[in-house]
Amino acid sequence: MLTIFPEVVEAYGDASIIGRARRQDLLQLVVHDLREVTEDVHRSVDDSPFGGGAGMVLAPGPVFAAVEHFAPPRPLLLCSPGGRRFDQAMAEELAQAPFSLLCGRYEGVDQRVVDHLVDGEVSIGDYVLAGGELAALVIVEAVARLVPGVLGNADSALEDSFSHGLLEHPHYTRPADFRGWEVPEVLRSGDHARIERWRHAESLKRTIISRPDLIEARGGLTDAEVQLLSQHGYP
Ligand code: JCQ
Repeated sequence: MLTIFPEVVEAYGDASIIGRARRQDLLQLVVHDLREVTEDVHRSVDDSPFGGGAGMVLAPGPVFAAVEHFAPPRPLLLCSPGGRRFDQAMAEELAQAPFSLLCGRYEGVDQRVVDHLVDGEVSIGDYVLAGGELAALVIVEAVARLVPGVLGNADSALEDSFSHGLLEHPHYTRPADFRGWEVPEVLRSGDHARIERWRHAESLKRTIISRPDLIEARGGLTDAEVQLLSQHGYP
């Protein structure tokens, strides 16, 4: 990762699942400071935009120098709101091989970096951040938890909501009665087939209500799912 805030990225990258995975050598996250390659006394990486306008632009010199000096693994992806939308499918693609992230910043990055240096642009969503660091960390964390061995439970990633295109079923832990709100009886029944059917029905209900676009994307409901829903009081 290339950033002007390496200490911010390292602080998060040392904690939680990313930190544990790095210490176990399951994950390699290398953070480079763009300012390390600057030659001027102010170690500047930005400049005012040609043509005028507000704010500053990340200059090409430091970015090209950093890539030539550190030779980060390709593909090199610029984190920017104009990039390809990051999703779970892209996380799975990125988990297959090394890649690098360049954290954009200011009002933008000099277009020659986009045209002649990076291999693509990636966005985590339709909003503008002050810098690409949080976007890059979102991508690193989503990819890291797909790397075999990174999650404690071997099949946790397989049970993720997006691995089957539905939202997660509700989860409960002790106590069975919390302030009068009881855990559904089926989850305490010990009947695993019945529990799986109930969970699948609950996933379907939640997805239909909150994310009908996900139901559409998987080609609607199967006849078996329509039947399962009606057996669980839906609609
Ligand atoms: C990433 N969604 C939002 C801000 C310009 C051209 O590079 C720029 C990068 C940023 C920081 O990234 C984001 C972002 N995904 O704001 C402006």
